[in-house]
Amino acid sequence: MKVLVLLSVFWLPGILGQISNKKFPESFQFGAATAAYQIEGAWDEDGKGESMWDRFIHEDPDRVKDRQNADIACDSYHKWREDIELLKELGVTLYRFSVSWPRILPNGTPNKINQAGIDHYKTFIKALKEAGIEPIVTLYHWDLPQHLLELGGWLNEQIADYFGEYARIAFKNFGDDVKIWATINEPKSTCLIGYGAGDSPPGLKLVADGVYQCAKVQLLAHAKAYHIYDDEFRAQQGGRISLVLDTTYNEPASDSDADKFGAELETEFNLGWYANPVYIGDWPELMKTRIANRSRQEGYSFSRLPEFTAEQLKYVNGTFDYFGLNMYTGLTAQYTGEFDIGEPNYYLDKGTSTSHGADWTPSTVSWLYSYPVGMRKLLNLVWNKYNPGTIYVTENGWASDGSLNDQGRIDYLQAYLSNLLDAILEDGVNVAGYTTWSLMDNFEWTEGYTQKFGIIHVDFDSPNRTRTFKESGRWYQKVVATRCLIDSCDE
Ligand code: GBH
Repeated sequence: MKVLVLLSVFWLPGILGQISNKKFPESFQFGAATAAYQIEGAWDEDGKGESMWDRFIHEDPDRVKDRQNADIACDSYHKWREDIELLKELGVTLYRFSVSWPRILPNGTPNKINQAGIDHYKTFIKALKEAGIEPIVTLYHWDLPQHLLELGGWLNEQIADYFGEYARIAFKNFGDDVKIWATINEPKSTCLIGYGAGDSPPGLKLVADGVYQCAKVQLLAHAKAYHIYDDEFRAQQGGRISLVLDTTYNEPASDSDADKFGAELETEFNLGWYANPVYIGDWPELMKTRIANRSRQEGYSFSRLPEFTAEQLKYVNGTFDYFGLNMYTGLTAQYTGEFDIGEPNYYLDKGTSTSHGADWTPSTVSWLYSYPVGMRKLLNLVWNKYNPGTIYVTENGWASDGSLNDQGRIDYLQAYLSNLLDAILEDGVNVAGYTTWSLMDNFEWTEGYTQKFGIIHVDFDSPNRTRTFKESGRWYQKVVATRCLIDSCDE
């Protein structure tokens, strides 16, 4: 028995996939990520306006699993000095966080600027820089000002103009210190969950058409901000700007051509949907033809996938200085064959069914399984298909019950980072940095506080919101210091 245990201690890491014994390049930057709504709290303090998430949850607490809300969350609006101390203790040189649009423009409109909000972020960013930490600032991580939702939200193309106004104010006020900007976080999540499933704000179930219009408006908004930066700020401020896209890595369920096609469909309908217009130009061909065909059969004289005008195509194409990639999980994909024509629906347009490998380790959230090699494969796909020049992995992380002893998270991060390193060293993919999700436990949207992604624990029962390093936090601290994923790396 003892022999067996010993054997498995020494052999298991090898069997589970070799962890690289190489060092991360000196130029590679380690960091951590958060988002305003999930950590700040102070939801109506110092002149902040209401966001669509504030309204959605206050209106009906049952929309959140544990009936909690983000009114206080991690209280980072007040405890930001402590957050910076944590980042310093981790030793990271990147911090990805988001600015709350309604905190600086209470209605989302440029006529009324909340100076207290501007001052808050200015002070915070200065303090970060003094600590030697470079900010990656996301302009929009899902907290749309409620007023703009009432104006039509992400279905109204005019919202792109409002986003541009907001972005300009952010560039003007923070751009001397911020050199990496992300316009919009995970447009797909907003469109599919907020406008498709209706589980997050605005709670609409427009799975036939709203999901596609939402994507178009978010891409126009992103492009607007990009061009404003390019035309008015880049020469002087010299930063970089892009958007952040999330996707699974989709593994064909079998070697069959049908399943390979299924995986391709899955990737085009999830990643290509947003990446293609920006990095290549226009929606993916597969989406255009499939949705146009089905629309025609459904009785439409136009496609439910709204076309870009020639001018819009040009406006959106090329609006990137890097690729911001959020990657957590893999999926196995199958082509279902064509669904019968009936109620129009994004999922029927796509024609796939997905699952996960039998041996992939599950987390505590239903959608997240550990599939480390997916990270390497996805980085190669993004690198070869979209030619982004530089990739930042802007989110990646593991859900658990929040205990300090979180070996599962260490295993996950170690294996994913090892595959990321292989992509850099073995495959020549230029990954410049990694911001793990998340710096600390926080408000996990409609999962409330039931799902914990932090490498640092937050005590939500204490008014102090006490922060405590988990074992994964200590492990990450060591990786950052040594640039090595195991006890000692080859020199
Ligand atoms: C990130 O999205 C978010 O950017 C971040 O705010 C969040 O805290 C973090 O994930 C952890 O969840 O429930 O089957 O409809 C990650 C990508 C895309 C994963 C949508 C969950 C919903 C799957 N997310 N997906 S399902």
